[in-house]
Amino acid sequence: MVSPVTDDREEIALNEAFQAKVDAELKIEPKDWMPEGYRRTLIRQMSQHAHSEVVGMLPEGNWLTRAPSLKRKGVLMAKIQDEGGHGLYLYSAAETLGISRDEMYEQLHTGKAKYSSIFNYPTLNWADVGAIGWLVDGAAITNQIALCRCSYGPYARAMVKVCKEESFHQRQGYEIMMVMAEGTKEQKAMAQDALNRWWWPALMMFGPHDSESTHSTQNMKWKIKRTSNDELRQRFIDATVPQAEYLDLTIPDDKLKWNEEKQSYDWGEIDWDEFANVVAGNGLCNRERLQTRRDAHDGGKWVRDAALAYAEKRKKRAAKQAA
Ligand code: BYC
Repeated sequence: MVSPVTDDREEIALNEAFQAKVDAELKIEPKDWMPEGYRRTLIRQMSQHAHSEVVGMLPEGNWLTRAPSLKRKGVLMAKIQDEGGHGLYLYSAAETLGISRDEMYEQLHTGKAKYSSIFNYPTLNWADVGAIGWLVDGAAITNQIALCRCSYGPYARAMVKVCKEESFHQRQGYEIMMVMAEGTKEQKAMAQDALNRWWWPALMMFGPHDSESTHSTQNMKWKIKRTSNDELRQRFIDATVPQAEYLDLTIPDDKLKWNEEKQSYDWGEIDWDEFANVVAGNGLCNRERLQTRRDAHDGGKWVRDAALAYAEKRKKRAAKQAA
């Protein structure tokens, strides 16, 4: 039997070899040894990310039947389907870490798993579809470009394709905003109203301030995260303010001001009580979103049952033929 001392030494050596591999920018693959904490935090983040994609289909889905033209409807449908696809890649990538899809769904449907706070806000008018593409997908790309270099191979590779699609999503949203901002007085007012409601929730997508972030320090060391929550948020603000200026829309932050010395914007403060409240399940749409997901899962049970019954039938037939 191996003595506990040897066990400890082995564990230390494995951890050192793992960190050396991460430091050398080599990818960690599913069958490689990894610290249990690395596996757990990746399952947490990747499943939350997958849930965000799937729940994120719902606010925009509300507008599919009310899109203003056939072209807009087709584009929106393609975008929402992309998001379903992103959820599926991410669930598959998370499965490589030893959790099943059923377990992940269970965590979502029972409210145990988190998903991005942003999807608990309502979409009140068509300009919200534009604001989601522009701001929500814009914030998502800012974060996900960094994730393309994540140390875990399957997550990093999934992010490359996801980012390409998010880039199309951001463009389609900005284009909707452009058309509305250049439209009638009422359309411009709708665009401004959507910006007013989505700006602060979009900034919350990057998570708590670095000083409050539970996972950042360790996850930066493991190169899961490459850039901190606050740095990414600042990057997003600096890129987005000129886009709002081009639209002749006003960012709803009276503290927003260019800082020549920093070469970036100073800005106000997020309402962290609102953030905590939404993450705790008490946002405007949390209950409705979860109920819709549960209903969709229950409604699809007959499809899963039929697929399993068919697979079982094929297995039996193959066994009979082989005998
Ligand atoms: N909402 O230690 P921290 C999309 C939680 S969808 C809710 O900084 P971490 C799209 C955090 O989970 C793309 N919870 O955490 C789809 C942690 O709680 P736990 C969504 C949040 O993980 C459809 C705690 O706060 N993108 O693009 O180092 C239509 C402490 O935080 C939030 C992703 O999922 C939040 N906003 O950093 C349109 C990106 N923020 O788990 C578009 C992948 C923080 O300890 N995820 N929390 O209970 C990440 O990059 C990171 O998980 C985060 C947070 C930057 C979000």
